Amino acid sequence: MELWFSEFHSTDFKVDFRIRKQLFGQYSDYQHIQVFDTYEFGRMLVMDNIVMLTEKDEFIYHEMITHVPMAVHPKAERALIIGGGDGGTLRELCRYDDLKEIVMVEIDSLVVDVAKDYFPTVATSFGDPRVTLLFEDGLRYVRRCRDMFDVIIVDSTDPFGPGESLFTKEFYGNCSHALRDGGILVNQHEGTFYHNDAVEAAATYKKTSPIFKNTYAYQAHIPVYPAGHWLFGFMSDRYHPLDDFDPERWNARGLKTDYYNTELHRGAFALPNYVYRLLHEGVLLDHYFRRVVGNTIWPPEDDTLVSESGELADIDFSAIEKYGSDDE
Ligand code: AG3
Repeated sequence: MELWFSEFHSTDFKVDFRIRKQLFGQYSDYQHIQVFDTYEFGRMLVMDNIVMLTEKDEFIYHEMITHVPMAVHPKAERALIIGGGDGGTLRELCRYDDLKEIVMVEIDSLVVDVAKDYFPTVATSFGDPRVTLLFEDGLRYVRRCRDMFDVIIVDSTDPFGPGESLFTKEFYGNCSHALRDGGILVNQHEGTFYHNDAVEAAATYKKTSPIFKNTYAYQAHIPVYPAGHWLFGFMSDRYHPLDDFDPERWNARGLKTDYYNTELHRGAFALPNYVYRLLHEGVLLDHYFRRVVGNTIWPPEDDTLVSESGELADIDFSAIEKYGSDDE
């Protein structure tokens, strides 16, 4: 009998992974955690039916969420990871000798246990003497921090369940206080192609851009995430991700990577037009990609017709702002 795991990327589109066997499945206090042995991707971590990582492609996500801020900050000594219980972001951060302290705040201790038991190539660095691991809600933790970190990396789930509070304005505001002068915040910023992810990506940009002087999204190709394309957010009051980026300084470190390089660092900030429109104007691709409906093409090319009918209405940000509300 063939076993398959499906993830729905929208109500009408899913991907299927052929599974050799299920290795783990348990409800923690926060979420349903599963580990599968897949044919194509090696072991795969799934939380609440959403793929978090696979052994085959996790390097892309973890390198991009870590090396981009670390290559821009000229002298990061203290770093904070919010979430990231699988240890992949921690593994990449621990490669920087000049980091003196790394705090990781993960709400769910079972994620760390599962990573240690099933993902030995990802959970490599929990024993590093610079690491302090706290099992606590990330929002509560950053509320107490002032001027503490040079780099904060928010390696969260999607904005549902335990990750929801990590997508609120209150959380980002607290992160900005938790950063030292010249600090950089990077978060996982959702996808832009399917409707629900795109709404979240636009809402995240809308919430973070008023808080930081520099707010930029950058992209990576991540095969198992929806549309194989994912965004990260770069935020800093001082540093610009390209103008303050010194490729020679990073290359001199001699870190071996499989995805990130200094050319790609530059390229990652060049966004497709539809992504730019989504983030800056709040317009969803779903609202304007032209398709045949019955025997006409919709939406009509005539913009005025569309705006009069209101059918091309932009995202209703008032609704989005309520979503993932800032009160606990
Ligand atoms: N963090 C989750 C990214 C979101 C994936 N979303 C999806 N597949 N719909 C990944 C954690 C890796 N450390």
